Amino acid sequence: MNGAESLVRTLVAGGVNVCFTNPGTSEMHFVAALDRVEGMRCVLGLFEGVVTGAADGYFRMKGTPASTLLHLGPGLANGLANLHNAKKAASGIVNIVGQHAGYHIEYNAPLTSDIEGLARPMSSWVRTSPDAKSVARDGAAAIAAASGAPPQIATLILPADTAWNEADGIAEVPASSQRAGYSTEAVDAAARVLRGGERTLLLMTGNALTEKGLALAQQIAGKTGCAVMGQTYNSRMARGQGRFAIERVPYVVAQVEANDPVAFFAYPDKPSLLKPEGCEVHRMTEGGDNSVAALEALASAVGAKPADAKPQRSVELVKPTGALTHEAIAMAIATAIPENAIVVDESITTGRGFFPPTAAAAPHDWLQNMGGSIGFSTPVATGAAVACPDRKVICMVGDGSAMYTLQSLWTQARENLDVVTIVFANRMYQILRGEFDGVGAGEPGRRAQDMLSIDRPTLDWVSLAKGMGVPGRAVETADEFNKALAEANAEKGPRLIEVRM
Ligand SMILES: Cc1ncc(C[n+]2csc(CCOP(=O)(O)OP(=O)(O)O)c2C)c(N)n1
Repeated sequence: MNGAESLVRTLVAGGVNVCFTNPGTSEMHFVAALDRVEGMRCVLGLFEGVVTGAADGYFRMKGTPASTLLHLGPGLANGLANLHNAKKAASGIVNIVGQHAGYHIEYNAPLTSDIEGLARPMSSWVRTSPDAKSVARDGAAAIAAASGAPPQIATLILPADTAWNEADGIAEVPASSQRAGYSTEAVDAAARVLRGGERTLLLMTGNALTEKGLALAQQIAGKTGCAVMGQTYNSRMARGQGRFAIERVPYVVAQVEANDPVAFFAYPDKPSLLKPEGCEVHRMTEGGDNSVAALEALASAVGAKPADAKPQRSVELVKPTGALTHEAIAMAIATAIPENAIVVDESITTGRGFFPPTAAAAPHDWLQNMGGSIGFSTPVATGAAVACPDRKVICMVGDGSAMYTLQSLWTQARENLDVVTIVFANRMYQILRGEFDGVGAGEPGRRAQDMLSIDRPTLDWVSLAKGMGVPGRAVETADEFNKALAEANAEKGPRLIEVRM
């Protein structure tokens, strides 16, 4: 058994059985090993941003890491933006990055680069395997790092000779270094704050936003009168009928995993922190803690019971007709989300009002971009669909964002993934129009406007999708949109809907 095969076998034995790949020469022995080893689903992405984003989406839905296979420094670099988003979302990923054979590096061949240097900012664990006999052990350590609490992005660099030389066999994954728990003192402190009667907001993110965490928060709110909100962006949130519907942000006191609310950007003369002066912040749990268990302890400390949960008001859902306004789009989507769907949200300006109506939609999970690097949604939707083949994935994306990682559609077609991509074709970087004002840059002139619009030439989304094997359809009215959504829901497999605005 060579080093590459020892690694693939170690990954499979360690529960990593999906590999999102885009290989090159230095990874050929790993690719050959994939042929010999049963139990690894290999999914090709035609750009590394698709590969790394898919691994992020997979982890968010599965809770266990997938692996990626990337080609030396440039392949990794192409995937870094979505590794950044994955890191902010606390997703665990095992990256395998090829490297030249050790003795070849001194010749400075074209693809030679500082791979560890490229990997470090977006990975929490980086190692270059020194020889074939170490590869399995290093792979097992990477799995442990990626699966720990909190999960991490682990990048294992595999020089070509460590892949082709003789190895010893597979390695067992060591126990993950940390077990998810919580601080009882922090829970007691939060209970004291809640009992103290001051105006309090329970701010939540991470695993607190599971159905169970939300239900506990609803009971605590019913018992103590505190408000409950989610962080502005969350990696995954249980939403829809029967779930506690929470809005997102401004002032803070007790916190579950969440950070102080911070403005996305700095603007001249505006604050960076969104909490008001005099607002005290108490952190109850950190990323990697078991927030649901902490909320259970908090509920018990304040005496909150299921009967304390107050019934909530929700928006009445009616299929929209007429023009495709933002409200009509929101309502059409809310009425069309099928039960147990996974919604990936990169709708940018079009989706600003999506939250209230979709709270009344069928139960679903809602995934957001926590790293702010656009081009996140189509890969994440791809990985989520690989993780959950029995669930419909709805990917909502602005046309500007969709152009970054469009190749996801090809992977969705090849793997016949059940993803409906809804592209909001406003032919602009609409959000940046607002930002231009926001930073006080004045009125955009013609050249500036050209940097904020994507209308010349017009992107033809139906043709782009067709070219990658995904059937598409453009809609211009609410009725057409309702119909296209119903069609997409009626069948499995990838679809694209271009919403012309
Ligand atoms: C990697 C990266 N490059 C550039 C940006 C800056 N940026 C933020 S939003 C945006 C445009 C989004 O356009 P679109 O998806 O069409 O949504 P809209 O604003 O029109 O609603 C850009 C370029 C970014 N966030 N990330």
